[in-house]
Amino acid sequence: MKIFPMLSLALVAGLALPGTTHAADQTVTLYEARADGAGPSVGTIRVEETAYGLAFHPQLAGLPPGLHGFHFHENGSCAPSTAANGNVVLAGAAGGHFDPKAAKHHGEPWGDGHLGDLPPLYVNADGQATQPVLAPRLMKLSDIAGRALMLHVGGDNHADHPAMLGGGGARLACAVVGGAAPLQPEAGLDTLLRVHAVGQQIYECGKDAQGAWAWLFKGPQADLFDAAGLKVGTHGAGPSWALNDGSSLVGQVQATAPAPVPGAIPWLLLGVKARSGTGLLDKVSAIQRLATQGGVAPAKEGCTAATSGQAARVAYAAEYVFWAPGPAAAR
Ligand SMILES: [Cu+2]
Repeated sequence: MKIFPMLSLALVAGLALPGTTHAADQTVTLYEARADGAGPSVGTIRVEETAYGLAFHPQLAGLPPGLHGFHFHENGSCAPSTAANGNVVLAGAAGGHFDPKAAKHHGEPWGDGHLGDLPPLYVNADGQATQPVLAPRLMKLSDIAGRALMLHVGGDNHADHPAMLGGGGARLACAVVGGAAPLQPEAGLDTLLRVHAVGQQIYECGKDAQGAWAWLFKGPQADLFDAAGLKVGTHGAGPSWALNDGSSLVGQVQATAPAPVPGAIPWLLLGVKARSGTGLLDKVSAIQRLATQGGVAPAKEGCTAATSGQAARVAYAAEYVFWAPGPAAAR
């Protein structure tokens, strides 16, 4: 499908910077989906927590007029992918519709289909979208952290008939929620595994490089759980990840971005420094730490000569996403 030609020409001046304000809302930037990656920005959408669900306030321009399918897709990447038949899928690395409850069908935003199914976005005759929509089943920004927000070329009838996924067809524009550009893995990688981590970040009171008392980071200690809540492995110092299948990795931080919620350790993109064993982690070449909660070092006043050598274990949770080369599911 062809992208509407106006799209590449129009930019919304002053709206292209991603930003976060307080905990109750977050602004994401949408970029045109192109075969060679993200194109120009088409504007921003402010996502606000309300008592009735997440509200989406678009400020978009340069789009084809009419209704456009609007969904969360499962992976936090807007990169293109290559389908099994060799065709490039625009924003294909975002994967299929966000479906954490395994509904396995497309439905109404208030219904029992994919949790990522949103009301369509309305674009006026001038190519602008400013009319808000509400997602009554998504309550918290943390529900969507690290996912991709997708606008499709066509509309959405909120059913899999007569066409799959509401009939919106190709992907027109895409944003990663809370994802800063530096945290995007390189093109050609696809999500292999996403696990939820619950544990502690461990600090020890000591002297920093400048000789001042400080809580020095020692390492994490966490258990890793799959989508069904089953423990699939552990996370430890290094940082390292070990799965029950015998495969393990040691990572190296490549980029960091502040968490979009207060009091949470930063989001990370990591490369792989070392690997061992045989299993699912064999081909992993990038890891993201996303959707962090807690884990920040205690106040520095608590570390003095009197507490030297004491450990502080601070509870945290995060999602780790493991990326490996391979074609994305072209859903
Ligand atoms: Cu979609």
